Amino acid sequence: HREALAPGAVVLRGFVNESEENDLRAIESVVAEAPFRRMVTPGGFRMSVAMTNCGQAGWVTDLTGYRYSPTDPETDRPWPRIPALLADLAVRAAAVAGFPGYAPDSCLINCYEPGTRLSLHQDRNERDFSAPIVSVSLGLPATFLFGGATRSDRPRRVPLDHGDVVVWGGPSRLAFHGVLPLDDGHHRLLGRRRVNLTFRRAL
Ligand code: MD5
Ligand code: FE
Repeated sequence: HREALAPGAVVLRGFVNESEENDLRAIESVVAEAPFRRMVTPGGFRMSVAMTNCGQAGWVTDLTGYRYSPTDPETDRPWPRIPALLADLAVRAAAVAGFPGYAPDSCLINCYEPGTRLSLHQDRNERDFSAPIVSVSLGLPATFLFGGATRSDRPRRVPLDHGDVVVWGGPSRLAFHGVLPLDDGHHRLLGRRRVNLTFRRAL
């Protein structure tokens, strides 16, 4: 079922079906080519969340800044392709949420272990903010922080569970957001991890 969180933000609870769940193996093949790594922010801090990418461009950060790169800086090779079943999932979710014709060219994959978090930020390294970001939550549950247009807007807490998909478009596209430190637990498919896929139109 569909829940409107805010203008442009739609939560699709349990949107990931069983065959897509089976395609979690597709993520393993991406990770085999481009392993999860903890990147460094421009401020010199190592992120607690480990990341990798697939698609025509991948989001990266280092001491020189945040950007999209056509290649993996660890190998200087192109990122793996976005697995077709997962791209289809994102396109279908966007359509249900009112964004037909979504054509993501990038997918950032975040791996959270117990205790890791993502501090409040905006996603603004993409060229076109009119395209939504589609977020797919897998594995352990998390508490998502959904803020407003400024950092000082007090964020709402939104629980996100395995199989939930959120489409962040319209005015929500540039909202501040983050993820609280992950609670420990065990998930039948992913063990002690939360994996989040964010599909983006970056280029
Ligand atoms: C996560 N990832 O759960 C989140 C899901 C990231 C990130 O934040 O940058 O990798 S994406 C959440 C998102 C994207 C764009 C807008 C909004 C949320 N929002 O308006 O709250 O790992
Ligand atoms: Fe973000």
